[in-house]
Amino acid sequence: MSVEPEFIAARFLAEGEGYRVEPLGDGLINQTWRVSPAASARFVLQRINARVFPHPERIAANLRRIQAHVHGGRCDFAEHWPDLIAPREGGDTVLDAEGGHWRALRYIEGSRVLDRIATERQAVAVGRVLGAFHAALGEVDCAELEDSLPDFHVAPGYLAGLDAVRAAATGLDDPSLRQALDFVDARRDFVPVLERAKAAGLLRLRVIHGDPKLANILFDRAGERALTLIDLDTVKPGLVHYDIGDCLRSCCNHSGESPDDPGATHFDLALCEAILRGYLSEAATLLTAADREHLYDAIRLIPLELGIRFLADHLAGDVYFRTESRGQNLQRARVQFRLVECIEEDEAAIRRIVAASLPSME
Ligand code: GN1
Ligand code: MG
Repeated sequence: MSVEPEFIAARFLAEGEGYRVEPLGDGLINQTWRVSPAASARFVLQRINARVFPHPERIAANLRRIQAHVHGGRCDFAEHWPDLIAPREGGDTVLDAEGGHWRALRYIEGSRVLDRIATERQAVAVGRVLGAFHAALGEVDCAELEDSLPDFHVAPGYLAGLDAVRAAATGLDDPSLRQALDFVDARRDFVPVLERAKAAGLLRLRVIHGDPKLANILFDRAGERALTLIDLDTVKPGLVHYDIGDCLRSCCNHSGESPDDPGATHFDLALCEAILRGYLSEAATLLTAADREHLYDAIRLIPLELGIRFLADHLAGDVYFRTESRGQNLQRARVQFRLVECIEEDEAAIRRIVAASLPSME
């Protein structure tokens, strides 16, 4: 990318206003900066990854729709919502000479993200914010939202994608690659579990976040209260199971997605319990009996799905997720698969946690 963020940032500011631009966060898809103007509020500047999101106008339409909902009612998030900021010339995004779309969002002062969850209280806060998000956005009719990323979290689609790149790949006899592929092969029958239940009418679509990993949860400065979820590109109709599974695979894995020692990857049951407790304190009434019966499967499936996505991207030559070195996506896949193993080993305990936090299941 040769377009400079400094050059684009000016388009969101009054003519002649001074400002500073610095990189922000470590998302794997879009590129993100924080802009600090001399005389106005700081904002987040993002270049949308066009390979992943070919329809930025759909994202903007969804952001506007949910922003109106959040500000229109009694929504806890309103105060900390990352509102879309229009460029000086109007519209939603600035188009650069290379066809890239850039947008600005309100920067939430006094907030931070956590590298890892350190206390039970933080875990409960994470669950609560996700539950409150589902409860609040559940009031929006799915039909009013665009599909900003078709087939996102449709696990059988990712498996088919892996099979396609695998058929064309060379070097498949590398032992760690072989092991990762075998890991997936042993779980093929499980991959469609949520999509089958959806097709059978057991699980229904609701407005979801799509990417509620720990890095997308804003806390207050003290790291005690979760203020809101950010990174709203994938807010669209989906299963709440995708979000619950994604949140738990991220938050219950202390060593993160790229640890120095993948062998140390572990699924923290106490955090899982606290997050689900927080979630249900806000969203219990949303969940049907069928929703509840599929929670363990969701917790197992989403890290498996992410591992499949990382593995397919490794075989495709690292075209989707940002990497720092060749082999990183394979490593990331192995970490997710280790997490799946931990979840499988703890199946009985996880099912007990789910049942205990949902007494009506017993
Ligand atoms: C991507 O952009 P970012 O880093 O928030 C990905 C998620 C993955 C996540 C893993 C649109 O999210 O699905 O869970 O990486 N987002 C998209 O870190 O594919
Ligand atoms: Mg994201």
